[in-house]
Amino acid sequence: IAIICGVTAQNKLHSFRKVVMERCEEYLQKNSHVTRNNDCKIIWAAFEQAYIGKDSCDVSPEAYDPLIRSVKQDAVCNSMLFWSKTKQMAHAFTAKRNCLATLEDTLLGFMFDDLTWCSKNKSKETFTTGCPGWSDCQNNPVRSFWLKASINFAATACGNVSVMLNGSLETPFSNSSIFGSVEVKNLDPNKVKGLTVLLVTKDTDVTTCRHPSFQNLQTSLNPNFSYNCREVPYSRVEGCISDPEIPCRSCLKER
Ligand code: DVN
Repeated sequence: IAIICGVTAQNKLHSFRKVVMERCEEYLQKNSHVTRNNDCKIIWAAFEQAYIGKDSCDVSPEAYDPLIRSVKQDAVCNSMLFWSKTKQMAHAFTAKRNCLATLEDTLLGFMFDDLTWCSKNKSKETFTTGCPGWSDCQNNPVRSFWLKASINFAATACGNVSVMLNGSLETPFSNSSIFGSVEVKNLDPNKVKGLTVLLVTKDTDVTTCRHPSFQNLQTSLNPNFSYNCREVPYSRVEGCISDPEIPCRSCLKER
C-alpha cells in the first residue's frame, strides 16, 4: 500500500508540475515579447522552494520573493485592470480585448490561476488536495502567493489604472478585499497617474458611483492620483465580450 500511495503522490506531483509547466510554455508561445529572459524550469524551481517542506500554514508571502524575481515581464502602462467580485467578467473581457489586462493575464498569474497546492513539514512533495482553504489559516501557500503576486502587480503598475467593480453588490468597494487592502496601497505615486473605477451595473441595480464606500476608496488613494468613477452597463460589457469588433473605448464608456 505504501508503494501504491507513493506512486499516486508522485503522479499527482507530476500532473501538477505538468499543468504549471504547460501553462508557462503556452503563455511564452503566445506572447513572444515575454519569451526572452523567461525559463519555465527556473520559474518552477523558484516557485517550489517557497512552500516545499513547510507546514501548509507556515508559508509567508515573502517566501515567494525569489519566484517574483524569476519572472521577467514589464508592466504595460495604462492597461492594468484590477478587479474585486468581478473575476469572471473581468477575465472574459480581457480575454477578448488587449486594451486591459489583469494579473491573471500576466505570466505569473496565468500559471497559477485557479490552482491549489501545498506541502508538509519535512516533505518533498506537492499536494493538490487536503490543503488549507483560503481563510483556514493566514499563511497558507495559495493565499500567500496571491498576496505577493497582487503586491507585485500593483507595485509595478504605471499610468492610469482601472478597477472593475460589481454594481450589483450593496457595497461595491471593500477595504478588506485584496484590491482594497493590498493593491490600492501598493500603487507607486511615482508611476501611477490615476485610478478609474468601472462600476458594472445592471438596469435594476441601485448602487452608483455616489456610494459611500467610494469615499473610503478615495481616502485610501494617494492624494496625487486622479480619481474617476464610471457606471458601465453590464449589457454593454456582455455585448463587448461576445463581439470583439466593438472598440474598447465604447465598451467602457459611461452609461
Ligand atoms: O485585482 C484583483 C487581482 O489582481 C487579485 O490578485 O486580487 C484582486 C482581487 O481580489 P479581491 O479584491 O479580494 O476580490 P474578490 O473577488 O473578493 O476575491 C478574489 C479571489 O480571491 C476569489 O475569487 C478567491 O479566489 P478563488 O477561490 O476564486 O481562486 C480569492 N479569495 C479572496 N478572499 C477569499 C477568497 N477565497 C476564499 N475565501 C475568501 N475569503
